[in-house]
Amino acid sequence: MRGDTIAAISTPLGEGGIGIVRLSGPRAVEIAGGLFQATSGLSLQHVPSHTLHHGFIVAAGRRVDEVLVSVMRAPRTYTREDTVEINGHGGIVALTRILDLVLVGGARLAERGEFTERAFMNGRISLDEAQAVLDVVRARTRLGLEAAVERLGGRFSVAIAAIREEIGRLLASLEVGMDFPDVDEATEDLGPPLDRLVEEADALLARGERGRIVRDGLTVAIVGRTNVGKSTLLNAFLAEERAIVTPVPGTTRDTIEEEAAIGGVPVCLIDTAGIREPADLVEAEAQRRARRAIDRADLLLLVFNRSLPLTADDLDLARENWERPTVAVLNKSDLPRRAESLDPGRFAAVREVSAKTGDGVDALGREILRLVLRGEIPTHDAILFLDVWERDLLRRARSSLGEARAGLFSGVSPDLVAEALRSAYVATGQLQGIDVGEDVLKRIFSRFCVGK
Ligand SMILES: Nc1nc2c(ncn2[C@@H]2O[C@H](COP(=O)(O)OP(=O)(O)OP(=O)(O)O)[C@@H](O)[C@H]2O)c(=O)[nH]1
Ligand SMILES: [Mg+2]
Repeated sequence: MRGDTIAAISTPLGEGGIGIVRLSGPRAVEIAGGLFQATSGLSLQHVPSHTLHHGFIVAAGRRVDEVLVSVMRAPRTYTREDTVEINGHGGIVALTRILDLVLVGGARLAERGEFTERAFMNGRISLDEAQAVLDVVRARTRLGLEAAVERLGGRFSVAIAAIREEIGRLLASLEVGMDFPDVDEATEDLGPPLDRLVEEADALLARGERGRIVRDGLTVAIVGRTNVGKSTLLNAFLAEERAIVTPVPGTTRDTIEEEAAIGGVPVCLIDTAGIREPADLVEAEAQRRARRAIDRADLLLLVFNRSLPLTADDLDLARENWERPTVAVLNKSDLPRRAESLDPGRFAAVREVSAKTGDGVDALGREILRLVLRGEIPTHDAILFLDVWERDLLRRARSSLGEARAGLFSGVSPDLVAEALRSAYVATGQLQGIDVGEDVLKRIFSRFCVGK
């Protein structure tokens, strides 16, 4: 299977108009050469490695597209195989046509992530770096991209390698103590270094959890009774007049979902219909949808109109959602205050804003982030992108370390402590890509886009 030549359309991140058909494998140059007519008259098979050539893709005597073709021979390529990239100028239709021709010429359509899988298989990149490529591909916001690029540098593998090495050292020291029980002075106290390891694993896990939020984003529902300014608040976050705003109570008759970037984190904002006694069937359905949005959300913004006394509906809504993570938003702060105070102990936070003038809206955004990221403003230092299986391995390593530590303190046999340390050693090894089963690899690489 490794011997064949694969191809796919791989469009560079952030560019729409221009696209690339990428080939990798022993026949890459030959297949591309069969379709390409260089302006220079040279044949691709004879050009030096790492050179770029202008010309045309030609099929049945007709020009399909004007292209730039780069030829890169193994091993100095991403996959460590012969690689050809055809940069088309004619848009997606021409690209698809070029890909077709390449497939007819003998290449096989690449599976998702197969280029990166080959790079890993051929020892070009570590598993950690392969993951980072996936993250770069998927990063949707500036912050996410920075964190992914950071990881591409392999900082996570460095941290894991250090942890694993320390576990190995403790294990050796423990085994010396077991083999030579008499040399008491030679055995070190494993307590403090084990504490440090557990702490480091916890810190990595916490960073991984923040990474999950940054990558997947969070869902925030804007709820409240009619006319309190929910839609105005949505528009303020989006900085555009997305939702209809009128003085008529019951303006919003459906849920509206929009993605906004708050402090670099993708947030799905859901504006909902105001809660009140439904006036008709449409409104009853709208309120059902509002309640569904409440159930789905990671966080609620419960909006009140601070320029009027609170109503029974306001208080009911607050009471219904006490169990959920909720920010009380006292809106219309540009008008004189007539609402009585809310019990701040009941909410994750209470904020005053004017959705109309924008006053306090940025601060509310920062508050949302602070809450969700548990008190930390997300700098890329605090964030780590881990996949489900990576978090799982890290958690396993952490719990084995915890077991070892507990065993040490309760004075169980050194055998059992060593056993727990060994499990942690294996798990951290797997995190480095050592001894990873085929199925795990397949799962990882199948998550890439085709063409990466
Ligand atoms: N003075 C002032 N008026 C506001 C503010 N926010 C909203 N309004 C006004 O309040 C009225 C209702 O605003 P909407 O955003 O439509 O309220 P809503 O909560 O979405 O209402 P429904 O969709 O009916 O549930 C409009 O006339 C807005 O201009 C504010 O901060 N200050
Ligand atoms: Mg509305």
